[in-house]
Amino acid sequence: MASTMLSVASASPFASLSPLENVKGKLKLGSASLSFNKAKGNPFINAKSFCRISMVAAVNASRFESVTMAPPDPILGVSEAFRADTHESKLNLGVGAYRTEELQPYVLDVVKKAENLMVERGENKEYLPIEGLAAFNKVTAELLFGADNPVIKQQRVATVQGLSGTGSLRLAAALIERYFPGAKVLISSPTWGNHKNIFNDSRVPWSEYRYYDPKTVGLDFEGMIADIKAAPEGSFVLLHGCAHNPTGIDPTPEQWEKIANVIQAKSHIPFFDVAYQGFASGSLDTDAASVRLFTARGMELLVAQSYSKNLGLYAERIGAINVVCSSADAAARVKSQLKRLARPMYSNPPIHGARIVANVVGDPALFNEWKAEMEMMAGRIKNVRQKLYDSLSAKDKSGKDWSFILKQIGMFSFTGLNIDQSANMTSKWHVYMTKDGRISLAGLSLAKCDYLADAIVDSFHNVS
Ligand code: PLA
Repeated sequence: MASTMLSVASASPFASLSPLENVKGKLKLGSASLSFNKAKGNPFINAKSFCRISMVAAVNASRFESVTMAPPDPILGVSEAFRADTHESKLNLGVGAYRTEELQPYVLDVVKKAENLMVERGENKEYLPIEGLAAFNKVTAELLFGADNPVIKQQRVATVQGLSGTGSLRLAAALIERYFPGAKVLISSPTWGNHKNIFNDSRVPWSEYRYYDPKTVGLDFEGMIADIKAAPEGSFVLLHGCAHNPTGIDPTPEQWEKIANVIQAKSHIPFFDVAYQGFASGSLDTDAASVRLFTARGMELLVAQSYSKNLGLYAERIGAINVVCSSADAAARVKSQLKRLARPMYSNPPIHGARIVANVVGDPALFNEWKAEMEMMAGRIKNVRQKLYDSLSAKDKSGKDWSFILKQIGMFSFTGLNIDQSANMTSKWHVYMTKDGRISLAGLSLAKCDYLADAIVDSFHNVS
């Protein structure tokens, strides 16, 4: 028995013993089904290894004793806490997910139509190629850069379908880690919290550049430029293409030009995160202007895209990573390496969301309907933003100027509430939000603006 254990364990400590298989093995103890036992390829799943599992279970409480409890995610953990609250006035302004005026999730009409098309056509569920659905990759790059962009005509863009924005960023981070060892990624302070996780897990060093100025509740443009200038040449500069998360503050077109100047002068590589194209202004083209400006200068750059927000495809995990290269040849090589990185991570991406995007963008009628629905969603958020400002101005007698809320764009408002004030919003008012003072206006209705304003005024003035 002991010698069997040794030989199994020494063959490969991990290849044959993933945690999942271990759990499966335990679950099947005593009731091993035929198909389970038939799994010849796995040396661990046989009668002998069952003996081993039962011994381990008997001798040792858990092999995972040293695994500590991870903290809840700062954004997605807020939704978990919200679900556990039974108060009738509770409000989830944590995660950036669009809700109707009735605060219900919204599936776009164009998405339903695109799904019906898929059923009518009887499309299959075969594996996609590693790089994803060709029709999706084509339209996603065209949406981003514009179909007439020379980089597309010259085949200088390596586009690979990713697991939404997050998965696309992660793939790009893996590319950086492999081909630019030691290169640093500059990220804005503050930024979307998961950016740091992504680069940490990819073992890519990062540092922050100044972005938000609490005094002006605006962009610290001088600080941003100075920090990008001071970074080692050839760094990657992560930029939010539009609707900066969490601040809702974007550079002006003139400022984007100056940012491009510095990045070019320092031979840095721009790395755009575009998670809100069309959702910020209501126009796909306006929201892609920053990326197109850099591209028009002939720079090589990376862009991660997401369809979670603009098509409401949150759970479909559909997005892409685009790498603009200086030649078609370089793009082909980069694409081959992105595929090589993707294969052992998740093999190939899911098809459902890719088909939805391809169907919507590929059909002129559906495409126009999508633009109208996107304008409707962006418009509802703008209305709520205005109403919240009106409510705050009416209720706050201190003379505080809340007009900064109107200057922010996108689905969030960065309220300026500190961590204790934000905690009060939740504990006293059942308003769920992230600790950095960010609220998702996409989760707010006109009807709830007065209630929210009461909560904000109380938290701001009565909690220090
Ligand atoms: N990049 C930015 C700037 C984001 O805000 C988000 C989502 C993503 C990428 C990734 O989204 P995706 O993987 O679904 O495409 N940020 C959300 C959700 C909306 C989240 O944290 O996951 C947020 O509440 O900040």
